[in-house]
Amino acid sequence: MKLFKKLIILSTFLLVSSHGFAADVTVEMLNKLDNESMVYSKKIVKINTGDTVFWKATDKGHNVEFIKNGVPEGVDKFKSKFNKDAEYKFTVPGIYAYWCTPHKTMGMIGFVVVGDDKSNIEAIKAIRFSGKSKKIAPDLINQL
Ligand SMILES: [Cu+2]
Repeated sequence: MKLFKKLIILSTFLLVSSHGFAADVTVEMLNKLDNESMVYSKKIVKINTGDTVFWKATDKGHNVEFIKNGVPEGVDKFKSKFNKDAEYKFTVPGIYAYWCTPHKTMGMIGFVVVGDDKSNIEAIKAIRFSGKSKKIAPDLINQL
């Protein structure tokens, strides 16, 4: 019985402590998904403040770059390296818009809504997307 109690305490501790390091959501960076090419596996992610998103470099040649004026005020710019997994902990609530630097006109864009805060939606709507991204952005923004 004593051992059982210890195990319970130990496993609870492991669950709690591992949470801080694990990604809460994983998004894959892909060359192809169904009939789309150059795409994030999830275009919209909704998370709690303090959660972490992990972008997996499943296919090569992609990255994650926060779009200028497409993040809440006070958030530093973020641009991950090509071909590498990326990770970001979202500590400031609001909407974050990002794209893949080489494929930003090919529809490789994504959004993260943190803490259900959409107070910067007008700034998000004002982002100038081009090419295929311009076509798909309004529908995605409507779903935020
Ligand atoms: Cu890309």
